[in-house]
Parts: sequence; C-alpha cells; structure tokens
Amino acid sequence: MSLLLAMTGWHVEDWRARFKAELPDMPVVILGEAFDRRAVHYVASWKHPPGSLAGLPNLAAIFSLGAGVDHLMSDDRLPDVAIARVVDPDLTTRMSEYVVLHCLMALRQQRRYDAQQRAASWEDDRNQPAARSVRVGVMGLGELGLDAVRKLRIIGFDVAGWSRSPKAVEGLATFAGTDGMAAFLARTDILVCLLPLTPDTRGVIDATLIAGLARDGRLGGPFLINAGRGGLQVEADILAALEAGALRAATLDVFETEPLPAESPLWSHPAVTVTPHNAAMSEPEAVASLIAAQIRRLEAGEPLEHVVERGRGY
Ligand code: NDP
Ligand code: OXD
Repeated sequence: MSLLLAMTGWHVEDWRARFKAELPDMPVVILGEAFDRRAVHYVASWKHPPGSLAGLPNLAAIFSLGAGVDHLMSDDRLPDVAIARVVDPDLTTRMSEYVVLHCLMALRQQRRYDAQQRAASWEDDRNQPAARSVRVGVMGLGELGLDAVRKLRIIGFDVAGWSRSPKAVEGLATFAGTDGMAAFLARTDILVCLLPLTPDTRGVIDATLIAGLARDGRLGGPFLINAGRGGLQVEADILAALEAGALRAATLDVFETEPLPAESPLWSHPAVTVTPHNAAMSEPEAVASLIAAQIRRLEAGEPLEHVVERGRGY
C-alpha cells in the first residue's frame, strides 16, 4: 500500500521527506518515477497533470495539498473516490495575516506614504479614518473567510460577509447568494475575496461587481483584495476600473495565468500590489501531518474529515 505524490510547481522531495517522517511504514512514490500503480491507495495532489491519476485500481482517497480543490475538479479523468482538502490552523492564520495586513495598508494609505518617502515629500495629512468607519466585505465565509472576519473585527473594521448559503454569525451583517450581492457590495469599501473557484464563481470579480461597490466611503474609492483564485477575477475589467477611478487600488495574490506573465500591466500599475500566490502557503510539516492523520483515520475504519462535495465544486 503506497502514497503517491502528484504535484507540479512545488518541491516534491521536501514533501516526500515530510510524508516519510509521518508515515514511516508506507512507501511514498512520486509521479514521474516508476511505481506499481496497483499499490497506490492514496494520492496527495497539487496541480497533478490532468489524467495522470487514471488507472489506479486500488485508490481509496485523494488529498488536496491545498485548501482549494479547483486543480482537482478541472481534471475530467479524476478517479471517483473521496476527496479531502486542507483545513489547517497554520494555513488559516497565514491567510488572515495577509487579509489584515492589506486591509490595514489600505486604511493607513501605506502605498501613498511609501511613494512620499521615495520623493522625500512631507505632506501633513489629517485625513486618517478610523477602522470602525471603513466597511470591509468578505466574499466567502468558510474556514478562511470566517477567521479573517474575526481578526478584522478585532482591529475594529466594520465587517460584513457574503456566502452561497445564509449564515448567522453573532454581530456580523451577512448576505447570501445572488439576491444578497447588491446590498453587500453597496456597503463595501474594501472587498476581500476568499471564494473557491467553481463554475458558479468563475469571473465573479468583473466590471459589474466593481460598479456595485460603495462610492461614499472614507477611503476615497473602493479597494479590492483577491486571495481566492485568479479565475475569479477579470483582469481587464480590474485594470479598466483602476483607470476609470471606479476602483482605487487592488491587491492580488492570484491571477488568471500563474506565474503572472512578465508582460502583464498589473506588474507595473501604481495602484496594484502583486504577491506571488503565497498568501497562505501549505507548509509541508503541518499539511503532511494532517494528511497522515487522515490516512490513519481511514485505516482505522473512521470517516475522512474535510471531505469535498464534488457536486458543488468545493
Ligand atoms: P471553504 O470551502 O471553507 O469556504 C468557501 C466559502 O465560499 C463558503 O462560505 C461558501 O459558501 C462560499 N462560496 C462558495 N461558492 C459560492 C458562491 N457561488 N456564491 C457565494 N459564496 C460561495 O473554503 P476556504 O475558506 O478554506 O478557502 C477558500 C479558498 O481560498 C480556496 O478554495 C482557495 O481557492 C483559496 N485559497 C487561497 C490561498 C492562497 O494562498 N492564495 C491559500 C488557501 C486557499 P457556503 O458557506 O454557503 O458554502
Ligand atoms: C491553496 C492555495 O488552495 O495555496 O491552499 O492556493
């Protein structure tokens, strides 16, 4: 019985070392090397080549090495076995750090002061809104969204959330579905996107959505932070909105094409902050330990945790 590591873009040997430490009795094989396909009972995947998991007759479960599973769902030859994803306090904490950092960057106008410092320009500015007067809207109230909401509220931001199904969270204004979207956007100065990429959410951050954001806020125009997936955003619409002043600034961790192509205008746009899809990295030690625990659970006849619902795509 073996575990197959099937990944692109990450250092597979780091992961193999971690899994071997966690599962000393289980052979850990790597896609691309010779291995016995019949012996593979488990797969840990990050962006495996589509079709490469077909023909594993004894496969029992697939583990996503990240929180997102769009990389699995896009494989139309994915074996029909249980899929579990990462839900891990280490990853969740990293994402909330990212969200809080970039909301505070917007609130405290840090990009502007960076530019002023480069120009040795002292411009006294008494317009410093309090966090409580800035409305943050978090799209996605799952593991990551709810933790970000909690930490943003500790800072004092006026936070609301939007999800697919209605949610009741004490003291939080919540909105759901397409019916709730317009009201949610209309009270949003900083939009934080922590949605999964599914057929329903692809391209959701477009010109129409941006046009629905609040114009009467204390920041002088809406800000966008997307750390969900690049497929959620229409980059041409974001750039056009920045040019037209419909959007004040954007912080993007994810892109339609990754790595972000060198010729993308996003790199050099003065109102865009680019990070290389590392808002919340999967840390091998934490994630291998979590998946090893899942495998031990299955071996003991217990149910998997954090199972993905294939029908809804997340
Ligand atoms: P969850 O599955 O826990 O939460 C997803 C949330 O999105 C839920 O609240 C869900 O609604 C909502 N949602 C899904 N579809 C829709 C829809 N059509 N309309 C409105 N709301 C919708 O996911 P996580 O919080 O764990 O992760 C979210 C995403 O973050 C991942 O899928 C991944 O793409 C991204 N991510 C990015 C990372 C990075 O480094 N940039 C790192 C880790 C994750 P409901 O509650 O009703 O089900
Ligand atoms: C994830 C990611 O989905 O790193 O975990 O993007």
